Amino acid sequence: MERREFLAAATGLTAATAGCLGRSSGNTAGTETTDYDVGMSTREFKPAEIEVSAGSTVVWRNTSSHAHTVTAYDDSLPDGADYFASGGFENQTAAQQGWFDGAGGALYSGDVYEHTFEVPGEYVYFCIPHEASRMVGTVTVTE
Ligand SMILES: [Cu+2]
Repeated sequence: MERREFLAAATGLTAATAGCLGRSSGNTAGTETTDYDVGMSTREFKPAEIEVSAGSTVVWRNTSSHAHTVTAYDDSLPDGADYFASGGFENQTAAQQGWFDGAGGALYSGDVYEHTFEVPGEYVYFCIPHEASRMVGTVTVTE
């Protein structure tokens, strides 16, 4: 699990590890610049699976020293759901092209990406440079 590594990366952010899973959206006012729901290690999203209620905003933070992306799989999206990817790309093909053209959508150490999930269902996403290492995550959005 590399739990120790994660805890080391989260030093000073213990409130985030304990308190943010499953939190409802709308509580990002002001003081939570170090808060996040999903961190990243060298080759993993941490946690790789997260469950939130519809309307929630999920915050990813690159808690590693490696560049990563958060890139949804087109064919994983529930009907009617908005595509999401760091860099703001409109679909998976554009996101992958953007990455190969010049690291478009890259989240560097400490960078944050967030997306609000309105449509219930299961969303699968990946990191473009580490897809071969199975750096994949799932967001399950409940009613
Ligand atoms: Cu990665």
